[in-house]
Amino acid sequence: MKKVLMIASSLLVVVSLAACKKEAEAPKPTESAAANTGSMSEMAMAAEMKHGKGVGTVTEIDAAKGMVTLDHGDIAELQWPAMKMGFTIKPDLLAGIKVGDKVNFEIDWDGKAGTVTRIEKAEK
Ligand SMILES: [Cu+2]
Repeated sequence: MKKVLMIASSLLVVVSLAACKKEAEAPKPTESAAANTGSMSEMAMAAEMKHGKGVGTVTEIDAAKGMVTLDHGDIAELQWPAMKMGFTIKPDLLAGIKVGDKVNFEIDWDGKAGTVTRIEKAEK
C-alpha cells in the first residue's frame, strides 16, 4: 500500500514538473532510494522467521514456564543437525505429552529462539 502511494506521488511530481526536465529528474533518486530501503527491510524481517518440522524425544517439560526440551533429529528446513534443545510452547499443546515420548513437531524459528507450534506423539 505504502509503496503504491510512493510511486503515485513520485509520478505526480514528475508530471507536475514535466515542463522543466532538470527539476523533475533531480528528486527522483532520493525518493526511490527511500522506497527501496523500506521494502528491503520488510523483506529481511519476513525472511528471518523460518518454519521447520522434525522428530524428537521429549527430555524435559516445564509447563509452568511453557518450555519443552526435545532431543531432535535433523531439521532440513533450518539446516540443523540433530541436537537437544529447549523451545517455548503454549502449555495447552503439551496435553497428553510426557517426558520420554517420541514426537513429531513443528517449530517457528526467528533466528534466536524456537517456538513449538505443533507437537504430537509419533507412531511407533
Ligand atoms: Cu535444535
